Amino acid sequence: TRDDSPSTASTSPLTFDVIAVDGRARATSLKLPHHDCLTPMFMPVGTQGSVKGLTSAQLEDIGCQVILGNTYHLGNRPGPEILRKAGGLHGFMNWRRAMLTDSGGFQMVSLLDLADITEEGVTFQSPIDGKPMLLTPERSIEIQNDIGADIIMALDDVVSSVTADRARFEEATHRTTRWIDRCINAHQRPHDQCLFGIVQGGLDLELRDLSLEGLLARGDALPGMAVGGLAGGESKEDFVRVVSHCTAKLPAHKPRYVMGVGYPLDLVICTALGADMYDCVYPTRTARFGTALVPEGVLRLKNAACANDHRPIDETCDCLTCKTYTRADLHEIATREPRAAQLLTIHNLRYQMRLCAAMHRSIIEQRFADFVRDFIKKQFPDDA
Ligand code: PRF
Ligand code: ZN
Repeated sequence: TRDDSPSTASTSPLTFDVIAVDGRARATSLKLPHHDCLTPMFMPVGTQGSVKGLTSAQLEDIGCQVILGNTYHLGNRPGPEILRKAGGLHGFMNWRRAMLTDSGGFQMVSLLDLADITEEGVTFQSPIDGKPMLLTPERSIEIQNDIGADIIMALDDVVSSVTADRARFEEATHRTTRWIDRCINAHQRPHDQCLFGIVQGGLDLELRDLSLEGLLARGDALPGMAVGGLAGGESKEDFVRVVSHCTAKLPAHKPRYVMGVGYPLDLVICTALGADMYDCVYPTRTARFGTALVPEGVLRLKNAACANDHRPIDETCDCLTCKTYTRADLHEIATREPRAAQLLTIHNLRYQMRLCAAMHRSIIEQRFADFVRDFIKKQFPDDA
């Protein structure tokens, strides 16, 4: 197949090198137009054109390499014309490092139950004026070309793995494959934006294989690959089975992105299965509810136990929040002020960055299995 040929570095906007492999886990270098990244890598979500409550300088200090923008939101507000004038989303957000935009269909389907999917595209009611709008593969790519992110995603037909039936999954799988060619043909900036394909197929491995074959056949038109349709309430067993199946068949010389994954344990599991990139609102959303990520699991700062606890959230953490505030301070702030959300967001994102950096190091040093064992032991101390 075409996809085994060496990547054409001269025409591709990304350079991808696998630095080390330990078991199936990979430590890689992913050079994008706006940033040289190391993986495993967690990418925070900034739906409204910023990561809630944080400045771009703070995100850089935390070590964020890529942030997610969103086509569905950005297509409306600030809108493609303003974005174009500002020099794309990079200019609008004053963010110098790499960015990734999702194609928009998944957000519409998950946010608006009114979305209706046909062969032409996804029809939904505009959240601004209620008028019906049609997001086609061509329109999604056009908006993403205007936004100008380093990585753009194909428009996929996403169905809930919990509610849909086999026939609907089959339709969605084939439609996603048909749409990929419309995305490839619409893409106007293949020299400086990487289009990633998305494997769909629900929890059915035969459908996943059909989807995989369709994407592999598109060769260098897709410099990266994502696994979609997961992290939507399926069992852990199904999640692992599908991720494992897909990563085993995805080309070794392209980055692998599991969409919507953000629990620290899932980052470790997916990395063990050979995935490289992740995104999720979880660490930032849970921060706004007063919850901090710690090696033992989570720490709820609103709990009374924190009121007289004069340790930092995490003694091993080097973030601004842990260097400045005690759990008691944060308990006090968390019950009254939005400032707590910002402080916990900083900590939680720094936690994810340190987790990914620690995995990267352990893979290079060929001790990833020990890393996983220690990680699990801290999270589940009772399970021996
Ligand atoms: N497709 C797209 N974006 C996504 C997903 C998907 O399947 C997921 C996983 N459910 C998160 N974000 N386009
Ligand atoms: Zn911290």
